[in-house]
Amino acid sequence: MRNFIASLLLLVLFACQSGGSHESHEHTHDSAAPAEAETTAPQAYATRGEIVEISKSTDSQLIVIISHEAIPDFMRAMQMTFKVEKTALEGLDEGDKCSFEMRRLAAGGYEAIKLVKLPDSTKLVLAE
Ligand SMILES: [Cu+2]
Repeated sequence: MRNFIASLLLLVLFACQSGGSHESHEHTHDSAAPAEAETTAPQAYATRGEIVEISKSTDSQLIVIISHEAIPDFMRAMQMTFKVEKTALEGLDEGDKCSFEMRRLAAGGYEAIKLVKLPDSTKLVLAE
């Protein structure tokens, strides 16, 4: 029963969101700034993981492989490649554990943001 109510709630929420974004689009179509940027702002997902490998991409950006924990209803535990701003990775190295948020990039792939180092003793549930 609780599950049924939860599904109903989700359906209602989904219906409201689609309706809402459509309306805001209608109302802002003549403004200079594109409305899409705001209504489709990428959602960030919080998780924890272990940094497997860091490699340089550009002077300001790094490519980082992180083995991350499962994110309920979104992603199983896995190893994954992220773009990371160099400044966001300060104080972190390969083998370190961290909490972070991932968000999908419009250009494809994912970015890891808000990386915070966790104690080495932190127990993570990672993919084998
Ligand atoms: Cu993943």
